[in-house]
Amino acid sequence: MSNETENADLSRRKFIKGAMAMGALGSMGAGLLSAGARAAGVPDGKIMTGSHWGAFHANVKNGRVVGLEPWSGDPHPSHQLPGVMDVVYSPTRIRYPMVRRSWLEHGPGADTAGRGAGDFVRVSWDKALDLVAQELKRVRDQHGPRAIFAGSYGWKSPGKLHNCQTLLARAMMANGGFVSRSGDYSTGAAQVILPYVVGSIDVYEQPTAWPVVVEHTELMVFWGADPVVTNQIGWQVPDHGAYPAMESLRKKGTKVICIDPVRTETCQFFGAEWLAPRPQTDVALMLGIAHTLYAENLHDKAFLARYCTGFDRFVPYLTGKNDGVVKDAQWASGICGLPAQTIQDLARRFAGHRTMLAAGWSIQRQHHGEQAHWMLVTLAAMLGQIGTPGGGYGFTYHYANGGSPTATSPVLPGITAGAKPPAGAAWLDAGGSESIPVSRIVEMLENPGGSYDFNGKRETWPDIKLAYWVGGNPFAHHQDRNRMRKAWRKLDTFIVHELQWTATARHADIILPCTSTFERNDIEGIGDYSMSHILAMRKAIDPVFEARNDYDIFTDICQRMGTREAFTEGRDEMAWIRSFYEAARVQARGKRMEMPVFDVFWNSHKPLGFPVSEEAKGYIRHKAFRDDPLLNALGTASGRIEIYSSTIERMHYDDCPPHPTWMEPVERLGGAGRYPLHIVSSHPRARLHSQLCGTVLRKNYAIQEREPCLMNPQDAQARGISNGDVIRVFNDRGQILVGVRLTDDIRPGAIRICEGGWYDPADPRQPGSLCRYGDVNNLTVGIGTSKLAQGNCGHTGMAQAEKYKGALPPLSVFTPPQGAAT
Ligand SMILES: Nc1nc2c(c(=O)[nH]1)N[C@H]1C(S)=C(S)[C@@H](COP(=O)(O)OP(=O)(O)OC[C@H]3O[C@@H](n4cnc5c(=O)[nH]c(N)nc54)[C@H](O)[C@@H]3O)O[C@H]1N2
Ligand SMILES: Nc1nc2c(c(=O)[nH]1)N[C@H]1C(S)=C(S)[C@@H](COP(=O)(O)OP(=O)(O)OC[C@H]3O[C@@H](n4cnc5c(=O)[nH]c(N)nc54)[C@H](O)[C@@H]3O)O[C@H]1N2
Ligand SMILES: [Mo]
Repeated sequence: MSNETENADLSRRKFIKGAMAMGALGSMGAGLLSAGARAAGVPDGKIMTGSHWGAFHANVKNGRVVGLEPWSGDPHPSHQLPGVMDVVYSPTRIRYPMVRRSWLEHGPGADTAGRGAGDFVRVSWDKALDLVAQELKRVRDQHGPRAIFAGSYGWKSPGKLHNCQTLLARAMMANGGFVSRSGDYSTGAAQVILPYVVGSIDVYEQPTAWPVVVEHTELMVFWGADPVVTNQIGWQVPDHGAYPAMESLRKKGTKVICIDPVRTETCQFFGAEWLAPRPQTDVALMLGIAHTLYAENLHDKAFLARYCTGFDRFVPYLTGKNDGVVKDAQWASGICGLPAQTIQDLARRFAGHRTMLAAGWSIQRQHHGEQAHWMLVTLAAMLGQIGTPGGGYGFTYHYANGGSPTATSPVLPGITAGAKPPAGAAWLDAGGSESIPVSRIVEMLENPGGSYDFNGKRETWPDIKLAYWVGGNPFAHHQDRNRMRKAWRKLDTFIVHELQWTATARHADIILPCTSTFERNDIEGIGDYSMSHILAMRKAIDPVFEARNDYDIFTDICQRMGTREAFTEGRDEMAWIRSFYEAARVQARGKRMEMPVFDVFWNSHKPLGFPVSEEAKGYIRHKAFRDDPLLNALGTASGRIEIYSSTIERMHYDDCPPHPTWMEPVERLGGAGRYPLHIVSSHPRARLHSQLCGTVLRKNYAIQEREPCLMNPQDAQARGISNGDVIRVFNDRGQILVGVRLTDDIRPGAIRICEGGWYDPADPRQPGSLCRYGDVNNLTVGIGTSKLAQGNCGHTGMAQAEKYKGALPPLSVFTPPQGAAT
């Protein structure tokens, strides 16, 4: 039985499958570490570790980290490293276990409208752990494991042991089970529909390797993707291999087009052609291009016949034969706002060149987001370049350095959610841990016992009494904040482990302070896609204040519940790390590579490198399928690319028809909705979501201490707004303050406020209260993408903006709640 938390990790790793299979089993070359000699256990000095931002040495003096030095093998260290260090000591660091006063005095369910008001009482660790264990037992005994939601989602920290979400799942499994979640916020729509279209989730898989793109691609199209910004980070420790590759592409002078409401950093880096359609209209634009290809006979009929099914059933929709609407360039122009001529030209240019459609994920993080990736694959299929060197599509050129050639290396295992729960939990035995689509948590809280559709099934919402969150910030990442806060009141108890006083921590009933990466030992791979090294993440400093490792916290909770042995299997931190390394070593031997013994590796203060074969550098996505579509059939029902899906047809969803379709989103620029400005909520350049918002980095981008908002001068002029003003952005769902930066780098009608700004309500008890810092998810739409995927719609939302004329309210989210710092 598997657990969703692991699945999420696994799915992020799945892409390596193809690349692993093709790896030549050569002997270990010069890439293998020559075990350098550094004395172990030196308290001060340079300690090697790493994070979502890369591998680095922590410079430690008198037991404090005083600087970070990027690993010499990092070709493009992240500019965010000063913030990564500041997380350890910032005023927003959580120091002690705390309990919300009403909860402590009156028990579970007391004054749940007071969550977030900051009235905490400091307690001892013993007391806090007793309370957690007692409450878990109470809920489990009174309501069953189906009343515990521990599908805690979020970007935690890397490390194969201190993987707090899997540790949470492991602790919950040891104690009878829990409700988990499936999918993620990143690709919620695409990862559910693509298996019907191309037979795998595809969206996390290795695309055609960068060296092939640099050599063969003639036209690179970044479609809703900003790789220069988003490749800074990785799910594991990033190798940053996309940066030298992008530099080569630029040097070569390859033509680049960016289709984006914002003239992104990527667009500027390449000096690319910028096309700025109305947000959320990409499917219409793609249809307009597809129609031009069809009308001008530019589509690849041989490819469609040999490798695809259902094109014949899509054509009547494209031509309007079945609904009277011709989806030609003129029609698309009316929706997306680009001139029809430009759309027709795109079709001709795509068909006339070796074209790579490199799509980001914003275009599917929207209402009806499933259609975007389906239509993009359809467009690529019509162009007939899938499986050719440098042509086709790629869904990860912007993410974790996808396209960095995959090394021949072992897969490093990590902590798991453990064995099956004890007998008696029949609902769990039936099909594994129950899960909900990750971003439907508010519906779940609002409708206990109600039913919902998801991916062909009809399911029932559980009745949750207790939620447990580690390594995520739902009060940043989830949409429609005020609706969410209301739904949260249903919970008797909300338990959180955090290292930062995020809004989520502030909304907890019990908050337990955990360590940062610097305060513990771990092991991790470098390069989600390149798998180039194994990194010893060595403890640099002792835990700050009373912080403890998530692992130790759960061990002590399990101890209190009588399940310590099931949780630890008798291993401590180093025993686990050693066991993961040894398992990788056995695998490596199977590939005729010799890895050094653990102690040599651990004491080397250098990542252990693996060789990259020529074959890996020449990897072409879907080449095997193109070479032999029978032998290498896709995992779809037909074994081919499905432009029409009979499986989806049988689901009879009104919001996900059986072929890619333009459907109006609930609100959009130029479409439905009564507010005039579309909110683009991109991923931030100087944060990882909400991580590092509490650090020194904020000074570099905040405007009058608020989250920045990009606005076109035309929109500002119409509202009497000047550069640097604080404005109130609002709609029926909420209102936030942000600081304005006027620029022509965003199209009129759209404003950009990045996700992850810390939520800071002026009056936490008041629904709809003004967020003083600028959490964009006060304004976004909280519905699912469709019945098929039930993904989040973070990029859907319209608002109005006005100059804020009142006295600027002081912020409180960057100082700890009262009593938390003493
Ligand atoms: N409007 C809008 N909303 C969005 C998006 C969007 O594009 N637009 N994007 C969505 C996407 S793709 C994502 S992935 C989500 C991201 O949402 P999250 O992943 O929830 O965001 P993070 O800020 O990374 O939160 C991780 C938290 O884990 C904590 N943490 C780190 N290490 C540890 C640890 O070892 N132990 C514990 N206990 N805690 C730890 C950090 O301090 C931080 O608060 O946001 C989604 N929300
Ligand atoms: N620095 C940094 N890097 C990150 C992250 C981070 O928080 N910070 N988060 C990581 C994670 S978890 C994820 S999931 C990925 C996210 O990767 P993506 O989902 O690709 O990132 P977004 O920033 O949501 O959107 C990318 C681009 O799409 C544009 N865009 C928005 N709406 C539309 C639209 O309707 N049409 C078109 N054509 N373009 C649109 C935005 O302006 C932006 O430039 O990034 C990862 N990398
Ligand atoms: Mo994400």
